[in-house]
Amino acid sequence: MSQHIFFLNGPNANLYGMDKSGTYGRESFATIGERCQQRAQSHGIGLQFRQSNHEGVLVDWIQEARQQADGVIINAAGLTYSSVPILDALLMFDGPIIEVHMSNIWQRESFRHHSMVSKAATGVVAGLGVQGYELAIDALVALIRTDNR
Ligand code: DHK
Repeated sequence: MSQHIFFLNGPNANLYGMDKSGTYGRESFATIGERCQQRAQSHGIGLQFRQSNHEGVLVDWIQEARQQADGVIINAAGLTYSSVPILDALLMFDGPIIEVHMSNIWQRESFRHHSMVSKAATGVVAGLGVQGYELAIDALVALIRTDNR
């Protein structure tokens, strides 16, 4: 069976590249998705790159990943700091999980310093922008292929 990754993005990620501050880089969400597709392709692994503004949809996708994905990358965005349902869904996923953030969340407001998601994450990549997304794909593929969680 071929291998697949789910890369799930939370609220407002669809607006990356459009905010005046440049906190989330200058590339559009579509371009970021294309870069991630190319990176996954270079590893010969399938990628579902998805975004939702809705917590329940993200939970449904994490549950879907139980059957459809070998690993999950998640940027839960603003839900990172509050979502017990997302944490619980991730804890029920058996494969490796990487939490990513475009920005360095520990350099920002204190309410961004505690992630609910990290408890379920194998590792965390933050502050490296879209390059961090590509590195997260590299790392997740390595974890999947060495059977590590
Ligand atoms: C994205 C968001 O939308 C924020 O709510 C998080 C995260 C940080 C990021 O850096 O990718 O606080």
